[in-house]
Amino acid sequence: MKLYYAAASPFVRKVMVLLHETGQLDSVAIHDVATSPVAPSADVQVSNPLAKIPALERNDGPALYDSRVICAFLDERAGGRLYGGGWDTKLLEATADGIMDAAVLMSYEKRLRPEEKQWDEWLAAQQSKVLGGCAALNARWMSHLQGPLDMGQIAVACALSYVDFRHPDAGWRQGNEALADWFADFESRPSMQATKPPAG
Ligand code: GSF
Repeated sequence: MKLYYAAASPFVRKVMVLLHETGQLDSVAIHDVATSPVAPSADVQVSNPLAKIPALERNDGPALYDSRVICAFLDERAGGRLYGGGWDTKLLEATADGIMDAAVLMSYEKRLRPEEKQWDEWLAAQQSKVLGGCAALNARWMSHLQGPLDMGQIAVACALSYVDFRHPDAGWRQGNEALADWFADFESRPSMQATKPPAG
């Protein structure tokens, strides 16, 4: 199988952490690509008409996207442990993915859009989705986060790490001390250490 990949992508990182945790790294060839809303990768577009990563080419079926579909597929292949929590796990993953979506849109606004066209109110609105998501995690999800490893936890850790990476001043730890403590601990897992986004 072939994974369309970029080291800075939090959605790709979900897949990479899963591959580490389930011992499937050797089953997937990594194909490093650059893709963005204004410069879509033609290679990626062949596998994913939306030209987004991650996308996973398989030997015996159509390519898979998006990250949730890929993670569910790879987890099933490994025995289905990481979605054992059912709807709670899926809802937690969706919450984390929503934080990532807002944080990635903020990055595009800051890094891709010409400075004179940037819209502060829109940036602030995305940041309030990030902070609202973090507050909900801290208020409602701590006992699930502290339970057996699942895909919801992996997605939350990838989302929080991406916010630190691209938006270090977002201030998500303020008022969310339980979540911050959980993240500090989860970040030390070998799978997280091996998949850190690049500096810069
Ligand atoms: C989101 C993937 C995504 O936005 C998923 O896989 O779960 N719902 C999808 N990927 C970004 C790269 S990133 O993680 O920063 C991407 O491919 N953007 C290109 C674009 O055209 O938006």
